[in-house]
Amino acid sequence: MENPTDNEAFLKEIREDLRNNGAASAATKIQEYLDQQNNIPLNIGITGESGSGKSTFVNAFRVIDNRDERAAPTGCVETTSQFSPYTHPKYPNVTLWDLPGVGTTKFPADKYMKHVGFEKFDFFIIISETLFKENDVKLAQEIQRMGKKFYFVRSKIDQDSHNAERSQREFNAESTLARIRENCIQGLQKQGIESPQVFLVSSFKLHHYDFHQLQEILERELPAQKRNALQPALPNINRGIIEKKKEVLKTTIMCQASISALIAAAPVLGLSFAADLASLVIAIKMYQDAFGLDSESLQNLAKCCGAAPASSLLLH
Ligand SMILES: Nc1nc2c(ncn2[C@@H]2O[C@H](COP(=O)(O)OP(=O)(O)O)[C@@H](O)[C@H]2O)c(=O)[nH]1
Ligand SMILES: [Mg+2]
Repeated sequence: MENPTDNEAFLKEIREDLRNNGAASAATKIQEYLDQQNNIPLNIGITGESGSGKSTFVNAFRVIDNRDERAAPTGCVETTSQFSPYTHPKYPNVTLWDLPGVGTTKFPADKYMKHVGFEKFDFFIIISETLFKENDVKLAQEIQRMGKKFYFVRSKIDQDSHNAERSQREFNAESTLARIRENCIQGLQKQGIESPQVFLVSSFKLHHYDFHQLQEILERELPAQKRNALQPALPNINRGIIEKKKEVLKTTIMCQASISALIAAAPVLGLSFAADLASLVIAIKMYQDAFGLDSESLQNLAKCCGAAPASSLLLH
């Protein structure tokens, strides 16, 4: 249910079902819609040279600390051409793939794409801790040729910011970041990428720098169903994301309420109460997951961001 037209079409379908087949059938249809929404696969390919920060990014995106047992191993040199899927701890339909760099596999970019099975990926993130190199560019061009999207992430930006602050007499954070961004963009343009999108990210401080802009672009450029899959899984790093999640959940609440009303209309004693109780439990778990309100998620967010923005936002 993406735009008013989708919404209207869905409501029309439910109304017809209600008229022709009764309340129980309409309730089943709405439940099927909700289940389907929760099962749309989203596969994100994270690639870049060894040591660029891929595994740390995979962990940060899932709000999992590098020391967590579910974390992708970090800080070790890649010696194999293995690529590993890491599912989101709360949304198993969302998978981040920690891919080896093109240079590590020794495959040319086109063979590399076949090797990783590019068809399954919804988009790629190409990470570099310095300027983007020839391999990054060749891969981006190949991704484009295959009709897929890619985004450049310039990683470890907290280090650059910290170093600049210590070495520049008149340090200005904004202009330092703008200069790094511009250097990356110009470097990519010189190598033949027309309008590169470069985001400065620190996986240790996702709530700073450009991660939020990256999220916004992804939401804008993904097809509707894939956006629905990504949205709840986004880390709760600022008020904007939390507000958007709230909007999406409103639709779900409407669906759940309709199911409840339709079941109440079915003439089975006690069914309505039991169904309401079950859906209430499921709904509360869903809100906890989406807003990261269970204590483990809050702790992880605090570790990953060095603070607890979600809980502090909720207190205001
Ligand atoms: N300061 C800082 N260090 C990072 C960041 N991302 C990764 N690192 C460090 O860079 C090293 C390599 O990271 P890793 O994720 O293993 O890179 P990979 O080989 O591309 O998977 C590790 O020691 C990480 O702790 C970041 O955003 N900021
Ligand atoms: Mg790694």
